[in-house]
Amino acid sequence: MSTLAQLPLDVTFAPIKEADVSREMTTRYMQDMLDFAEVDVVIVGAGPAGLSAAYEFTKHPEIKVALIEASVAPGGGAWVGGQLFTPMVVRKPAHLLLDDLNIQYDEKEHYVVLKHAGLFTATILAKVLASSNVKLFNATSVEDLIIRNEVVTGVVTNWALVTKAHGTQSCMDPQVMEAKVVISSCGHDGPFGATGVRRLAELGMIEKLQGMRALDMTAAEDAVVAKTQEIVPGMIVTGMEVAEAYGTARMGPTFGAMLLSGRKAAVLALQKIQKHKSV
Ligand code: AHZ
Repeated sequence: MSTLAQLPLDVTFAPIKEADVSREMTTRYMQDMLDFAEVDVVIVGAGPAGLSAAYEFTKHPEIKVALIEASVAPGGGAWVGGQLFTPMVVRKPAHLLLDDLNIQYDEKEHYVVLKHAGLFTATILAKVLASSNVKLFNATSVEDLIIRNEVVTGVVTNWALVTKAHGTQSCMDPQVMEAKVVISSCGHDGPFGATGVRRLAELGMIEKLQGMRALDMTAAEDAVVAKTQEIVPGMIVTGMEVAEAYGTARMGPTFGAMLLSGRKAAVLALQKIQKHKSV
């Protein structure tokens, strides 16, 4: 068997037929759409909170998870640390998740610093993508929820570019994905910010959104994790969407709460699925 080191610099590639390339992609993607029409968990949004939730599920291969991200590039706000600076600050004890991911950092007394935020995002994303049970559907937006008897039972999806074009085109109907639990990790800003809890407020399933408060790092991170919970039956809220829902402070560029809120959301979802099974 030859190795990369033995490879000449100028090569002749193995032959390919164009139509085969299309078939390889479309058959796999369509099969995923068939397989994931009904899942255990849908996670909406692949920012740091959604990715941390997804990573927790990689440890439970029996749980089928669809991770839906509107952007082509998953990661949300976790490619930079704050402003457009790339190092990332993570307050303790969230460094334990970084240890679990085997990510290096500079250690300070109360927090750690990654040399680049992308080191977290790329590492956790790679683990999620390599897992057997979590499937990322990127460039796909969640446009609405499925709600039956006041319980969230899934999401309504569309290609994100179609969602953005609803104002100029008519009748581009969406698709659906049914789930036992929906984890909403839509963040607080951007074109789709806090879409999950905004929809619940519109429907009168929660009182009007409290709206994220001003920045207070000390208070914000504990509060986001403490209030990560099942906001209505069938839907768990995590990450900065929690701050929008419950009016807790924003934390700005410290990411510990996103990591541990995402993990907590996944553990709560697992407990709910377990309870469901034992009834
Ligand atoms: O594209 C969004 C982003 O990647 C995606 N998203 C939102 N609504 C969606 C929808 N369908 C599909 N309807 C959707 N995808 O969700 C992701 C949210 O990532 P984020 O980084 O914005 O949120 P987060 O809560 O995971 O992390 C927030 C990070 C912040 S903001 C902040 C501050 O402003 O003080 N501080 C921190 C640490």
